[in-house]
Amino acid sequence: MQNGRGAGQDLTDLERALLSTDRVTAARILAGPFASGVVGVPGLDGSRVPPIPVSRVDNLLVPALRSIGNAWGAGRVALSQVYQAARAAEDIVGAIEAESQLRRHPAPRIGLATLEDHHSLGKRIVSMTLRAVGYPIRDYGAGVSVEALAEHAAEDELDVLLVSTLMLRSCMRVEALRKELDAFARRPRIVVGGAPYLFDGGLWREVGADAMGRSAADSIDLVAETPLAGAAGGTGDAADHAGRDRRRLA
Ligand code: B12
Repeated sequence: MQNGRGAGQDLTDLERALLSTDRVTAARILAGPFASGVVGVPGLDGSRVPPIPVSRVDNLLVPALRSIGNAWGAGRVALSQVYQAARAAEDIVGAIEAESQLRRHPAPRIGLATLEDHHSLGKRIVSMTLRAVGYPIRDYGAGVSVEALAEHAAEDELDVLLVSTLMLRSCMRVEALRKELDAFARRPRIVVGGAPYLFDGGLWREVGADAMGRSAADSIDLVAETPLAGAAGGTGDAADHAGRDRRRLA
């Protein structure tokens, strides 16, 4: 229970606020018990966004968008409404994307992209979550081709490449990405996430990924497990921190 309201009620209210593109109400619901005073979303009414715990983004905003997607699948809402709701969600995520003051040393070299797909929200939430716990991220954007992503990975000598895909066709492109990366002397670890992998639990292995994350919070542990090139004790330390990081985000 939050503020005497059930989580189910929060979810229903959030869906309603997103569908009516009421960003202020949506931000207030997401802020939950931490909301105080006048709540606004910067860039829309000049006021500040309430402090929204990153865990509420994973646990409330993501299910709300999925539920809106199901309503679309069932013909209860139009694609234009899904689009408007996603735009509202993006504005809120953009407003809370502030850089953390934490800096991790040593940290793996982390790259992130949405592969041949323009469903960019999941990537932004993963990026926001990792930045919030002090990991620097190279974000290559959305709709990135296999070839471009492989080039970035080579240039930046990545330790881990986080790949988000929401469409089945895009998620199958990870196979081609893996082939490109296999040509490297030392390829980055490939960690995937997004809706298709949630529907089919074995798909990440089939496409040649090294690991799969079910949520943005999972990315913390997955990054922490990544061996660092030449950094003594890096993974052990990082893994020890992962549990503390999850608590910090709660
Ligand atoms: C919002 C949405 C849109 C928005 C996207 C806005 C945006 N900027 O992202 C709009 C309206 C533009 C859109 C368009 C389309 N969409 Co759409 N969309 C959705 C919807 C409803 C929600 C997706 C979403 O944003 N979820 C919220 C995010 C935050 O969740 P998430 O991405 O899953 O991310 C979380 C986890 O998965 C994880 N995660 C994600 N990535 C990664 C990566 C790593 C490394 C890790 C560790 C974790 C991780 O962490 C995140 C946070 O917890 C889904 C339905 C669904 N069930 O997913 C359909 C869906 C993805 N869309 C679909 C389709 C078909 C389309 C269109 C082709 C529709 C059309 N006819 O035009 C277009 C194509 C766009 C394109 N070219 O890419 C289908 C895909 C079907 C398929 N099998 O391929 C879906 C599944 C709907 C459906 N049931 O049919 N869409």
